[in-house]
Amino acid sequence: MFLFRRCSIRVITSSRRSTPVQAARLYSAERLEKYDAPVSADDDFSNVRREEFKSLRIAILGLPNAGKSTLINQLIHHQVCASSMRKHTTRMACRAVLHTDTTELVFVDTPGVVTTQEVKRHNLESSFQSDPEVALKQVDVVGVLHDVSRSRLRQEILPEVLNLLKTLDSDTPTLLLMNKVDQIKNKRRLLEFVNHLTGENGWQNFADIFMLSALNGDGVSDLREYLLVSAKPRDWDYEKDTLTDQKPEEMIIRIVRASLLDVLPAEIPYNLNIQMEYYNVCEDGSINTFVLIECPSERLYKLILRKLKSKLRYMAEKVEQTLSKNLQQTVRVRLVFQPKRVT
Ligand SMILES: Nc1nc2c(ncn2[C@@H]2O[C@H](COP(=O)(O)OP(=O)(O)OP(=O)(O)O)[C@@H](O)[C@H]2O)c(=O)[nH]1
Ligand SMILES: [Mg+2]
Repeated sequence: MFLFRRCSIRVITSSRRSTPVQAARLYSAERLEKYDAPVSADDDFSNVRREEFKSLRIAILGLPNAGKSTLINQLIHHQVCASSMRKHTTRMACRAVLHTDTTELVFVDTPGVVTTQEVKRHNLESSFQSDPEVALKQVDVVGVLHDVSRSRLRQEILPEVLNLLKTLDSDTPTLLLMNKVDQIKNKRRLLEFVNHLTGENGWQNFADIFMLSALNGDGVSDLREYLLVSAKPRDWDYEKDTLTDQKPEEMIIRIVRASLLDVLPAEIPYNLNIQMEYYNVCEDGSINTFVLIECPSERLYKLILRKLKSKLRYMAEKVEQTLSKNLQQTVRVRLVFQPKRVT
């Protein structure tokens, strides 16, 4: 059963609920009492497992650059979702997973919600429109991540987002996640934004509201705990300690692309063709890769090398550190730039 409660404005604080760790301990104590009997061949341990395990699937939806991937990374304590300071970093949905002893949270990171005009203007893949739609059908809860730092858009939920929310089953709870609150000096203004976002022209069905800074972590542990406590008794979708459904090669490409978005100006990084040229798992488990970055022209190739000259080593080291932590192995990444081959 869900613990979500219908209300207009409420920020959950952790002190009101027993922590998941406490809940798990209580449960274990009860279970020990119940099962403190000699084990017999008739004991059905699969039922014990089903009773104890809980899970919750959560889609995070929002406009491009709202901080969806950053928030998910904070929630699971790993940088598995590529994020950058530029929009359209996430181009296809992916899952990021957190396990506690008893509970699994599966987050679906989605591409930012875009209009049909934006798809055409930026030549975006069809996944920008299909993946958020599909994600909403696969989850128990939807978090609408709203960027309060964007002065033009912070008071409204765009029709594209509202249309997606209207496709939800009535029993799928939605949460309003107000992100980048660190950018708002006068915190009282947040209440004003909430009134608009949950008013007549907004979405009136939010079950709860959280104030967050995904960047510095404010409010993130409250949200994590809320979701853990809301999990349903159910078997897990993933093996314990799985972090993502992305293949290592995919994750490497996405993280390299995100780091190029951070360092290259204007449209340049969007026009690069990034491919895994070589991927090898060595005997000791460490991973060696060559990532080929094809530049659209000789001129851009030279420009990119000039721009990256002093940053390339630092960038590659950061990429390697993130990947080594995610894959729990030493990862060596060689970035190889070349102009597009003329055929
Ligand atoms: N100041 C501030 N910046 C944030 C916060 N959360 C995320 N950011 C920044 O916002 C930028 C975009 O973050 P992402 O996580 O890539 O955003 P996204 O919604 O996944 O973007 P797309 O995948 O392009 O749709 C990055 O530069 C983040 O560091 C926050 O709470 N405060
Ligand atoms: Mg993203």
